[in-house]
Amino acid sequence: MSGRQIAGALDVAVASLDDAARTRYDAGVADAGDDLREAIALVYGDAAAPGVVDELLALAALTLAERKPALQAVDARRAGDPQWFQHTRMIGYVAYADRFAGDLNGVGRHIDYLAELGVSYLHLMPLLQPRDGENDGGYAVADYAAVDPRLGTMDDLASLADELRAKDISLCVDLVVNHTAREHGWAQKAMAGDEHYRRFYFTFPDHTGPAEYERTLREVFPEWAPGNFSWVPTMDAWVWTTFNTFQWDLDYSNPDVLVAMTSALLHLANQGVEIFRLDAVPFMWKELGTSCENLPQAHQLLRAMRAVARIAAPGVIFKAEAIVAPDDLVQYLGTGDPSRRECDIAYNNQLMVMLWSSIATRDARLMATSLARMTPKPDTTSWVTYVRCHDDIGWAVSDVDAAAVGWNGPAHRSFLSDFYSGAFAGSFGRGELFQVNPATNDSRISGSAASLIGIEAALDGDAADPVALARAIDRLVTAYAVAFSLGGIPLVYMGDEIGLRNDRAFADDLTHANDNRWLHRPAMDWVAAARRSDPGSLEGRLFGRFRSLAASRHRLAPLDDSTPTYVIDPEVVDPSGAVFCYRRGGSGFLALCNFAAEERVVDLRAVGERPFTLDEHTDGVTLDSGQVTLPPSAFAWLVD
Ligand code: OTU
Repeated sequence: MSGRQIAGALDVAVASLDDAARTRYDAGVADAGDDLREAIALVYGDAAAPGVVDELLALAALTLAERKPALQAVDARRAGDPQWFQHTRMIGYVAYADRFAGDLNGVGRHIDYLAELGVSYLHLMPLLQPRDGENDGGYAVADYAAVDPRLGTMDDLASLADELRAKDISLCVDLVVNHTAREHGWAQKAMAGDEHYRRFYFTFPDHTGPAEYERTLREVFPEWAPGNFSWVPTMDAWVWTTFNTFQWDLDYSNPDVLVAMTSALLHLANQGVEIFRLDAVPFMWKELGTSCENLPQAHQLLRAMRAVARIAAPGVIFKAEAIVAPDDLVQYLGTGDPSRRECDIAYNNQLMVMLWSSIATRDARLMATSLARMTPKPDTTSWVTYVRCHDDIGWAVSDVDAAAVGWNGPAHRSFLSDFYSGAFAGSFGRGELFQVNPATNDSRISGSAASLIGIEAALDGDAADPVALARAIDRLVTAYAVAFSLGGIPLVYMGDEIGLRNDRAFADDLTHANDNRWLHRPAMDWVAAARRSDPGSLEGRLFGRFRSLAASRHRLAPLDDSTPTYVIDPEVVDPSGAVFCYRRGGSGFLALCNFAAEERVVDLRAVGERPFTLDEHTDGVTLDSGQVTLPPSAFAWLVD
């Protein structure tokens, strides 16, 4: 129901609060009320804004009224330490509940495993009720108020959040804000002719409108879902579907959509979700003649949702999922003005892509150039740093950055696809191409970290090669060493810590047989994981080093993300340009990563004056008379 039909609801909601809740509500409105009003007016105009604001405030009040004491305690703790997510104790782990542990209760039985790894943040992949059959890994939600029954119930989710919190682990879940499944109640009502819900989506009577938009849109899934619109016979209309035809984009120019999605978010916040991964945020606003990505209104919508959460569930933070160009990406972290907040954290896609680029080219120059060129993020926000995730790797290498190191952008991007699909002679990559687009010559890569980085190749049948295996392990640990120290919250993608290889049987499940991203979404191998305490096994070699990275990160104060990162020109570090080097903070921390296939010797006088000592590092690294010797694929953390 639209709020403009339920005038007075705000008064009723506020009147229902007891004194303590009323105090918290008033404090929240004092903190974020203006932010909310300004953002809403920018999207919906001054005339409509007050009604929309009242509806959102009514939701906030009701959420506060129901917020349980344990969550109020989280809110109070976060208020006393608003930069909690920047501390060195933050280490994330990302898993599908079913693939990791069967269901939500199963996850609860593996908290000790997470604690062993030093994890303080658990992202469980989409877990709300999806559509039946094909569901894009849960990114096609049929009901935001229900958990996928195969995983458990909403009560199970709340209990799991309690258990995690008792171990100081924050729960992160996805909120798919850009689209719903075609099977969602809103879409079903729209199809049944309900005008109110038809306005939740973009519909066009013929292809004229879509054709005009298409001129400036890209295609996210060109192989399966060419174009951005789908014909829906029951509605006699084209519907906007950026992703698959069963994922209908929501029309946020209708404020009822914002209210409905915010309500879903607050409900989950009251189950104990502390971090929201907001999916596909760049697409939240459309305008003819634009790319319909990263538009100013998308930012205002996030700002409005964030303001409501600041009032209703102030302990919560937002993570932007925006896999866009670096300059567009940093905008999701807001302006740094504490009274105008947007997302608190965002995926550093550029770092992830550059790690894989540097590994393939054995060269750190492109990585250093593109990371140094990134617009600095606001100090109070953080990147999420990762090596692998559940999606493919798209080669976000700009032509300008490539040219700066003397390379051709398109040629480099296709080299990376060739390298990681194994087509390039001598490559250790064992991935597969994803979404080959003949029109743009673009292609992306699927595959698990262990399979892409050479662990699978080193273990291959007759060719099993212990030296290559050791090198591949070093490469993976070095990549993670960057994620653990460059700045931000490092995420461990489930299975990387024990070197899980591609799941070649993924296509046996017909609901995702055509989607090779399932190559790198294997089930947890608990038999393999049980070998993690055997230092001679692959799992033990990796897990031990992940634990060590985590323990060192926890201990090293300069890795707190309130301190900036400075990337040093690799050619200053070593003439070959193969050593990636960065300092943290006032320079109490220096990292060196050798991407070359040969040893490199770095003279510390070239990179910093301090008397550094060797801290966390790969076996074989030495420091002698100010010179660090790095074996191939080795890293070193130095502190003063
Ligand atoms: C996200 O990714 C999810 O991570 C994917 O798993 C989903 O399929 C998709 O949304 C739809 O829900 O394009 O290639 O800028 O890049 O939202 C992955 C954001 C994607 C998009 C991103 C999307």
